Amino acid sequence: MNHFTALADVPDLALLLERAAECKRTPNAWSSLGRGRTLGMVFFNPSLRTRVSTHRAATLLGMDVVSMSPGSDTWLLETRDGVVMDGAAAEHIREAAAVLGRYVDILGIRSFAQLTNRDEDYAETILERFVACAGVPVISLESATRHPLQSLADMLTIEHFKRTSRPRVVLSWAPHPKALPQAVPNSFAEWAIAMGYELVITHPPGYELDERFTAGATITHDQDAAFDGADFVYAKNWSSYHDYGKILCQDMRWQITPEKMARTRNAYFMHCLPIRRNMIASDAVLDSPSSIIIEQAANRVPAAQAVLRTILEAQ
Ligand code: SN0
Repeated sequence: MNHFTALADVPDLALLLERAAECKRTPNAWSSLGRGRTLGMVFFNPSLRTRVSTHRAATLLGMDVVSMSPGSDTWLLETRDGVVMDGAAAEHIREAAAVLGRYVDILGIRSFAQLTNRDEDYAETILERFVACAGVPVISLESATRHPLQSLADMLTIEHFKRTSRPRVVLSWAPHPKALPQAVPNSFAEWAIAMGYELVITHPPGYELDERFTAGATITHDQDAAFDGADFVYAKNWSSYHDYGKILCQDMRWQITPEKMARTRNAYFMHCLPIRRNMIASDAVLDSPSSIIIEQAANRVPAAQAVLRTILEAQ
């Protein structure tokens, strides 16, 4: 494996999950693999779990880490080609990516969807520019359309907690005050389908995701029916893909409550975090024994470690 930006970059999903499970069991077993090598992380957007878990994963492998946030602790970057740079951006992404590629051995990039121009977001302009110009392996720390490190941790979590070989996994839209990207649900659907789970996606009308990610899932506007018999409930808000970036619904009846969880087969509750309490899910759900959100977040470390380990071993 060279880059890690999407499921398509993973040659063997079962092997990567096995490696993540190994990293969870014996995190110190590869402590010199990355000695003398550096991970660079560029955050165009805020981060708590991704920043700290990926940093931790790299240090477990003996790597050095350098993180930056363009516009606050490094220059604001211009991403458009052919423009007169007389505005706020002091440096073009072309130079920034090429220079960082000379300083680090693996480069992580976080660049969220802007939610204004769907074609631009779905072309992954910023991530692809780093892939093209950096000359080193690039890992996505959540791009415009995907969050593969999150999905790997999610699959590791489901594999650990599942009670049947093919669990019924429900991805439920839930209300939120802001327009959020489709990256997490896109990736979750892509990975859950590849794992062979029974994936049910439920959302209000107009929130259909890009079918390239959801082909193979059951899609319903009936949240109650979706929850019947669920083994896992994965809550997430996203903005509309078809009416791009718009909020079409803020109906609080879509919030995940104990009454809804009672329809399930004693399902575990999951969310990628950060979660807005009493918007996406009620306190009673988040604080119940069924909630595995902290375990899920903890699994970000072995997930990132497995990805970095696999890239380092291939270098
Ligand atoms: C991001 C998202 O893609 O939905 C990151 C999730 C890992 N979430 C947010 O931006 C939440 C922002 C907020 O104000 O709640």
